[in-house]
Amino acid sequence: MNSINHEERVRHEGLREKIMSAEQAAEFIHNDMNVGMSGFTGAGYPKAIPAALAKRMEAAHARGEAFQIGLFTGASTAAECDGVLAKAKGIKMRSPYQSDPDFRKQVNAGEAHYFDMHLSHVAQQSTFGFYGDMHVAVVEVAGILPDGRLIPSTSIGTSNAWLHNADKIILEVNSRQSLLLEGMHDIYDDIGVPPNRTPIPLITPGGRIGSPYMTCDLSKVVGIVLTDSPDRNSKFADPDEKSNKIADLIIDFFGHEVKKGRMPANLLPIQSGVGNVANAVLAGLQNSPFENLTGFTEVMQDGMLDLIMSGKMTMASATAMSLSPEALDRFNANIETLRKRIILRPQEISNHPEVSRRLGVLAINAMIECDIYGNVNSTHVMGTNMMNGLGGSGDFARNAFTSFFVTPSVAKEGAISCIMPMVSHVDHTEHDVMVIVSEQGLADLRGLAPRQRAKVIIEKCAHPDYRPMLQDYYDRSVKTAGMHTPHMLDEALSWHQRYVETGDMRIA
Ligand code: 0RQ
Repeated sequence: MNSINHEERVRHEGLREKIMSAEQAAEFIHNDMNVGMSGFTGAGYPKAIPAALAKRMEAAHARGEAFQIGLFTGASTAAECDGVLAKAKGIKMRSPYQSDPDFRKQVNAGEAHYFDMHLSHVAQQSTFGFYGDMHVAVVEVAGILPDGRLIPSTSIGTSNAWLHNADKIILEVNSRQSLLLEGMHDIYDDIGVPPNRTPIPLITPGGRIGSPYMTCDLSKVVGIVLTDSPDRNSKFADPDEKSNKIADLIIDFFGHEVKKGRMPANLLPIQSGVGNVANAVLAGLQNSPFENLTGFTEVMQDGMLDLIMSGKMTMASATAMSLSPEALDRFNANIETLRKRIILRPQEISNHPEVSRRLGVLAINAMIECDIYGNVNSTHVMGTNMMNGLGGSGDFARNAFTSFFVTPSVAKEGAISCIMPMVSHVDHTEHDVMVIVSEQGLADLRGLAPRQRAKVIIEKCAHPDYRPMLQDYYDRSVKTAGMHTPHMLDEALSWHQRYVETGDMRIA
């Protein structure tokens, strides 16, 4: 047991008796178990138990014994969680979104299984029993109240579901997380199971429908581990020229929609995916004419925090904070005020189709490639190599007021066109994709038939180096095959073959 002041953090006397080392806690986890860990985009994941577990796994492997787990989280975690377990070759099956380089290699080498799914589905499908038993939950919290209610940390993700569904619970109480987070969360656990579901009573991004605390059956808590470690807090690159161009195009489009009377002057709640383009759009809104914005998203990045702090955005709802170290300092210094303007919810609510559809979110997500008809690949390089996963992009895109997919027009310094004749893998079909934006331009696909879409996507979004080739492909497809969605399948697929031959393809 370490010397962290546990009186302040673990205020429940009975639970204080369960304080133990990470090594002792890791003893509760055995080969072939399903383990539900907290964590969403590098925030609120367990910091100590995964390393202790990885050591046990390595020792077992050295003895020739099997020791692997099925690992479920909210979304990606960090080197201290996914990273150490992947390095120990301890993950047999993983779901959902992940971004760990070692695990990605194992998945693409066929050494580990990865089951990618919409983030809004994770908790409910576990509750329905689709993945078998959840044996152990390992959840980071900021503190424990005298009555055993839990103060969540910087993400909720699926933590509340693991606490309810797991047979045994281990809590990591992290003193590095501010205790002033208390009150920022809104845990709604009453979603129920069909056929006994009722509407989710959330009608504004800032609405509160649950409790600030997570709860669990305290008799299931087998261990408490005290930690004092920061979240991943990765730095963002400054927006580059292409990201700024994409951001400008989207912001102009917003202005056009307001002028047309299709959106109110303060827009509709903004959802933005992870990454630099998303951050650039939010940074662009800082200097835009729009006021009193709201956010209904899954990850609160630096750009959205800045909008809140400047007063441009009045309220934002998410499931995780994913900030750079500098933004985290600003967050912690202003947490008393921010607590009234940021709400962290379970991902089952932040990403829920019913709520997105009701609020009418403006969903902006990055992609790997799209095709000339508007089908989008967010996950697979060359149709075979998993990058990260689809995360919440599908939850929001299908249920958005307007769905945007953004990408630079080319990848790998121009060696690859991100606009293709046919995508090599489909995550979002043409039916869920309303607007495509590259630094070349914006293609508004609403109400367009496939042949009309091809014209606008090639003209507006493709890089000039690839435009003639795409146009040629389309023209010959119309002539040769015709039909509603003209394609020459052999040629469409051979576009991908070209890049394999260049040897320039990252198989990450
Ligand atoms: O490779 O790192 O080797 O340079 O893919 O691409 O352009 O840096 O963009 O970091 O925003 O990631 C779609 C992967 C984009 C991400 C994706 C290569 C490119 C680079 C990264 P390098 P960029 P980003 C919110 C919602 C899916 C889930 C989602 C993602 C690397 O946004 O995972 O949206 N999204 N969830 O060179 C080959 C192409 C390529 C390509 C890009 N056409 N072919 N390589 N790259 N296009 C998150 C959650 O829900 C949690």
